Amino acid sequence: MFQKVLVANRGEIAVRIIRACHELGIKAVAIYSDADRDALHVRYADEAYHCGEAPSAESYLQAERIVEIAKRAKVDAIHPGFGFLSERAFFVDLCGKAGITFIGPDGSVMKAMGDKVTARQMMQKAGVPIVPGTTETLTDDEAEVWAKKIGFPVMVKATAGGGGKGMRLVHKEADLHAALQRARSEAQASFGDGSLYIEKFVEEPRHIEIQVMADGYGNTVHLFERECSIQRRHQKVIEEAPANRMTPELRDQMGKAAVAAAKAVNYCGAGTVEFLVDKHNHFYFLEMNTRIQVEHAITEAITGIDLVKTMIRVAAGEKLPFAQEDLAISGHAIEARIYAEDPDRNFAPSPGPILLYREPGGIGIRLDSGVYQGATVTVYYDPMVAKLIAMGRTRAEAIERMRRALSEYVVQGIKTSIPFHQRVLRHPKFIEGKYDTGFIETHSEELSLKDGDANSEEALRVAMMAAAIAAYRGAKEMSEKAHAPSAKGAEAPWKAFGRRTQMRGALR
Ligand code: MV4
Repeated sequence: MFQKVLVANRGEIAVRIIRACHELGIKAVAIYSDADRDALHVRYADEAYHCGEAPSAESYLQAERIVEIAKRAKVDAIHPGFGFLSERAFFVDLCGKAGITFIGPDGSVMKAMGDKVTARQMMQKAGVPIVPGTTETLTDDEAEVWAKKIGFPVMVKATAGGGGKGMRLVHKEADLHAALQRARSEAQASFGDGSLYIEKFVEEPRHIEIQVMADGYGNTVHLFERECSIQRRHQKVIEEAPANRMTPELRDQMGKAAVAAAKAVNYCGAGTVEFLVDKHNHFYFLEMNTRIQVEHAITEAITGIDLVKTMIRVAAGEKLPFAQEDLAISGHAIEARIYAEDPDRNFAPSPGPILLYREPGGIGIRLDSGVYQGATVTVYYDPMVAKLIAMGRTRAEAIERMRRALSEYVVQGIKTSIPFHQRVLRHPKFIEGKYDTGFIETHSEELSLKDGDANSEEALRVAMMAAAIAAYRGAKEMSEKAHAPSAKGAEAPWKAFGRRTQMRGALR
């Protein structure tokens, strides 16, 4: 097993990975930008190194500098988390050249799956159902021929795309030419590659993805599905596992398809195979994500498997500690992504200092957060500050617990998406489990209403806030007595706070 791992990330996922390292007896090394000197992940790490200025391009995306830090810190491996360098093949190669293990798949797999046309070709060959459409990039003329052949409506997509960028829905032939031009220039500007392909438009689709895990000895399993259809502008808001309207047969077929997909590319580590599922429960391969994902915790909740620890283990050369027949679903889990955004001002970013903060807890609740009371949320990085995960024996119980936990969660100083989540969790269509990727847009008016039904939850929130204020005053008083004149402020933040025992004195 590794002795020391560098976590090339920040925020809640960096904390999550550091926790996994500590459980495995691995020393964790953090990196931090100018904006993150006092960030939570720095305090959890055993060592921390400055990696540049606040903008990501000057810090968390500085691949060569990060590898240099890794060499200086004498780590065995780098965990990239998600975002930043996690899906950059050149970074995997850079790690390899430095003799450092990249915790994730080969760069070649990343490259193949990053190119959506190559991915479609490989999946088709592996017998995985893909959305009807082309498996080559197209000129405008070819696109017109194909669009007519496939039949409108069609989706024009960027080969280098993913996540909705450079994508256009085209309803009729007359609109195709303009759509191709706009998609091409958007793709060129975003990815430096204007290549396009075409798919048949799948109506009212649900986004259902399968978690896979593979070792370096040819063992590949799936850990069932997550439903991620509650999205806003291609940003996931709420995820749940297992999926709504799933059947044992469909689960088995999709699981087998995902394992076939992973095997076809010789996958190693944690990965996700994304599918669109139409109203007839037909499923189609969309993309494969070659990283640990934000929503991995709901799979951990229903399977009992620690995905982050497992991916570290297989990267260190261990065999998968479980087989497909050892895995089963138990209960239901829902995740709410807590964003530093104002849902009542069109989800505008809401940076600033967190003045008052108290996390929910209790039975069936997990909170993976990257912030604390007194921390400052900046504009430089992703606005997601925490993930709230509620688990129950049934979906109804998970919903009850999520509502209860949302009402306990106190965040003052910045606006968050908590009130929006409360509205989703009260929406009849959500409660019924009958929704698709159009849910937020379709119900945007109801979801912007601050309805009266919230009263009892509001009362609980006010009570929780009063308790948090009282606790803050008490802790501040105690802390002032305990920490009278101290020289700690002069030390590097990670020296002052790095020892995990000191987290107990977090309220200052
Ligand atoms: C589609 C589609 C319908 N038909 N492709 C959006 C993001 C990117 N990953 C793929 N996306 C879609 N591709 C075909 N052929 C509908 C979407 C889509 C979507 C997919 C998943 C989750 C949310 C979505 C919201 C709007 C559109």
